[in-house]
Amino acid sequence: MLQLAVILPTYNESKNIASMVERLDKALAGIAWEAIFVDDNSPDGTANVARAIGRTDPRIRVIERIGRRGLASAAIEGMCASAAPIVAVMDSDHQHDPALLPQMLAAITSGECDVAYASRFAEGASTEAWGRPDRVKASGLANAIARKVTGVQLSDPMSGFFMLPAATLRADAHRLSGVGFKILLDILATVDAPLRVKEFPLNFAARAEGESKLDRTVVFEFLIGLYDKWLGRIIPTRFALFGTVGALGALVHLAVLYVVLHLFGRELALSHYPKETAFIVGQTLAAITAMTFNFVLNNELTYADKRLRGFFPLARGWLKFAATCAFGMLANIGVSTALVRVGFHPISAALVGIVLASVWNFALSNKFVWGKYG
Ligand SMILES: Nc1nc2c(ncn2[C@@H]2O[C@H](COP(=O)(O)OP(=O)(O)OP(=O)(O)O)[C@@H](O)[C@H]2O)c(=O)[nH]1
Ligand SMILES: [Mg+2]
Repeated sequence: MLQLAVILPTYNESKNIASMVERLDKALAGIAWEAIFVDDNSPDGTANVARAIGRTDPRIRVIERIGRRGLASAAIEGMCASAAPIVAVMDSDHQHDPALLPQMLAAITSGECDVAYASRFAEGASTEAWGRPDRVKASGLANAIARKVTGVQLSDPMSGFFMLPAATLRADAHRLSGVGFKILLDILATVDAPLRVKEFPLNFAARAEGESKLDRTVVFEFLIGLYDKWLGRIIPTRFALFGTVGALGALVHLAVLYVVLHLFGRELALSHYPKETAFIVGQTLAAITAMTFNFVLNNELTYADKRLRGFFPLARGWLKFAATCAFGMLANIGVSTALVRVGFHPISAALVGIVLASVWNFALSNKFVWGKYG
């Protein structure tokens, strides 16, 4: 009877799959297990590599997600896809040692603990082989913040290597945020009943093959995850994100408008141009600047492998973005100019225009980076 499912989220890990299956096979001798690779349609063909193994070894399964990204949601979907009573999550780049799995399984099945996890910072653990003292430091800091915000007192709440009964996960799966939060921490901070957690010291290794997916967006994702756990139920994360970015964009917009009105307002008013000319010019420049600001922000916060780089890709992306925003921008400029004509103050007219454009952009925002956060 199936005892354990090991969930391995993958993105461009084709060279690590076969060796990982071999290590699992060795480590889990005598245990009825299956492994589920949850792959986000990796361009390097990871899913096909895993499927090829699965053809002769039915313990190896694949979930391939199209048009989706995210480690946390991949782990949740993998855990929910198995019939095994106990599920584990680990990285597929060999940084996590599968030799710990039998001990973790024994601790759970014997009732010693509800959740077993491998800690990089427990006594007896080591991070030397990782060879990244900078990342050790960063993880330490993130752990300290996470402990403060969530109240979860573990030596390594950010660990990505853990095991628990599938039923425990399923009971609360609908309440997990699934955004870039470390999934173990998400689970521990979400469940109502306190879970007994056992730590297993881990000798954290260096990545075997392939490239790290960790980049600066991870810091951003970490903050979003903390927000989601902390205030997300009161003000939904997606809304807060959109609001924050929108408010920044509005500030940029108003600043540009103000400068244009200030610099050219009087001259234009004295010229033979219609008196709204300065406002229209200001609004147009402000809208284009705010849109560009939003475009840059969007681009910086997408996954590294999707980020546009170089003049031509950026220019093409900007044009596409502008075309999508064009309707909102025209509505913004048209309506606010009409308001100025009937006597509204330019700044309040601009604010009405910004709100109009925001409604349009909110409807479209799914297409862009915020789609990642639900
Ligand atoms: N399905 C899926 N898996 C992912 C995604 N991002 C990362 N992974 C996998 O999650 C695991 C951890 O990602 P890594 O890039 O190794 O992150 P890390 O271990 O924090 O960073 P390194 O120390 O640099 O390796 C690996 O098995 C990745 O292939 C994703 O967007 N989707
Ligand atoms: Mg890794």
